[in-house]
Amino acid sequence: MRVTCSPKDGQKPGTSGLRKKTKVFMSEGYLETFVQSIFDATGGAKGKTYVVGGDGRYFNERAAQVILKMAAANGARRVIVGQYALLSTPAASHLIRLNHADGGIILSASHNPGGLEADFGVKFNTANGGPAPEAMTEAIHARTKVIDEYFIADAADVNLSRIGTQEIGGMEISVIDPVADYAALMENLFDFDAIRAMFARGFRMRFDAMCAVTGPYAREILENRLGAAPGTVVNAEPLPDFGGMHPDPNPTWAHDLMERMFGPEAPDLGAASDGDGDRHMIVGRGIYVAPSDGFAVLAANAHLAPGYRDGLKGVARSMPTSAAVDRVAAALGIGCHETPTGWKFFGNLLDSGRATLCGEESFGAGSDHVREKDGLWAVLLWLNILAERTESVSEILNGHWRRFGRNYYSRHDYEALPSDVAEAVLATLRAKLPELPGQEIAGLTVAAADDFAYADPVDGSVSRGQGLRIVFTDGSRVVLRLSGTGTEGATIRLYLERHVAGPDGLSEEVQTALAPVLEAAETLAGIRSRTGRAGPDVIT
Ligand code: VG1
Ligand code: CO
Repeated sequence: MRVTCSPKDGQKPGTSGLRKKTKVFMSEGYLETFVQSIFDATGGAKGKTYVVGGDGRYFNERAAQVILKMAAANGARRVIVGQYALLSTPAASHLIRLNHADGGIILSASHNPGGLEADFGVKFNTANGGPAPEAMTEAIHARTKVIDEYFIADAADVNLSRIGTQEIGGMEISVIDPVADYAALMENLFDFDAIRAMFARGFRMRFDAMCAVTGPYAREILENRLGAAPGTVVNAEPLPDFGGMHPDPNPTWAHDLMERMFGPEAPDLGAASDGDGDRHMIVGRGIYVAPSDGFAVLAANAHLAPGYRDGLKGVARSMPTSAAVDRVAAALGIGCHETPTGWKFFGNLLDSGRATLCGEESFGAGSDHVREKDGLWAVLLWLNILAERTESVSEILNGHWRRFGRNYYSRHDYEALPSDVAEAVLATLRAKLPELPGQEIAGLTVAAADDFAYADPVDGSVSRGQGLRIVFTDGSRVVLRLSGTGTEGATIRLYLERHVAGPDGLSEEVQTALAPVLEAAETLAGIRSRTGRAGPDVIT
């Protein structure tokens, strides 16, 4: 069936797909025009195979039904869809690769809250399993501006509860167990016997799935296959509104887990994951692992897991992520790449074998096993490392700092600002950058200042305007950028970093250690004075 339509405003994918208020996505023709634009901008759906699934948030299943009918009407050959339209983002990435699909449509607004009054999102991944590169998201956006028709099969809903093969309009639909293939992949990468033995020795953990998609994955892998005690996985049922929680695994939103990990009954390991399962947080007994540190620890120890026994080809991190992993890469004698924020920039590095592990400060790490960051993968790698080293999280982290020094690091988010105010803060600082080198700012001397641009070493594409960075002569750093995942106003992210070589000064309180850098940042950008905010909304 052909339906005439008109372009919808603002269908511009951000850091990770198109995110809008759920009601916007539910408004007439909104989802349809975006999905048709994806098909149109990528050479049409005819004869193609896609993977479809999402994180279970409100509108997930309805949206999946629409996409299935649209794929059929556009002539797709086959769609592989998770039971109840559930798929974590890393599992979807794996399924695209495993089945040699042409791409995938992932329904998620990731760490953003879900529900009728909250957020929804749609993301397109390509045949390598990774998020569409910038040139492709730009082509999709361009198509949304002129689209005047879409195609949808006039068919009954697919039975998404029944695993097996169905058909609409000549298109094959495979409803699959969302967990099985992913769990098998994890068994290939990690020493499940060693981890199982550790649990059998009494190792205790708490995994908080935050009522989001990783619950079924974590239960199957941790409790059923690895023998973790029943109840290890909490908030394990994916709920349309994530139980009213904010499915963002950080100390602010996963505060229940934090309290337990710092309490008298703390287990050995605490972990949490986000809405779509690509992020993770790690907490040891009485010690929080900052994501940039965690990524560096994973890079330094990955060889302890069977999947990485031959060592790493290289590593990559997003520009705002701390340089902790750079020191590991130097020690290992491997390459270290610095990319803009967002997983799509890692795709070429992973495909070309330049990087085995990638990481972001925003609770994201992953490897070349898929083309997305992968929350549960990171947790399993930690478990494998803990099983091999038979040390606590605290011992491992402190040992890491003694060896490499410590990159004190924090991100301050100023959320839901009026867009013009946020943009003016960035624009004013951007204009000042050329004259900054050599100047002394709140006692720190500027060594270099620029607006980060990235030239992809594989396809030569250049991405500009990826964040303002000011590096001081002592190696401290301030980074400022605007978020590309919000759905309300603008969010300024301020990233602060300071390296301490040790052996002294490795156990300061983070915000105290960063106070001089924060003062320099405020002197440079005046975020508080310009926005009228007393401080950030979220500190991670
Ligand atoms: C944020 C993070 C970024 C991450 C992105 C998607 O983007 O900073 O590192 O890749 O979210 O993560 P931004 O533009 O808001 O800073 V997810 O788990 O929401 O797909
Ligand atoms: Co996510």
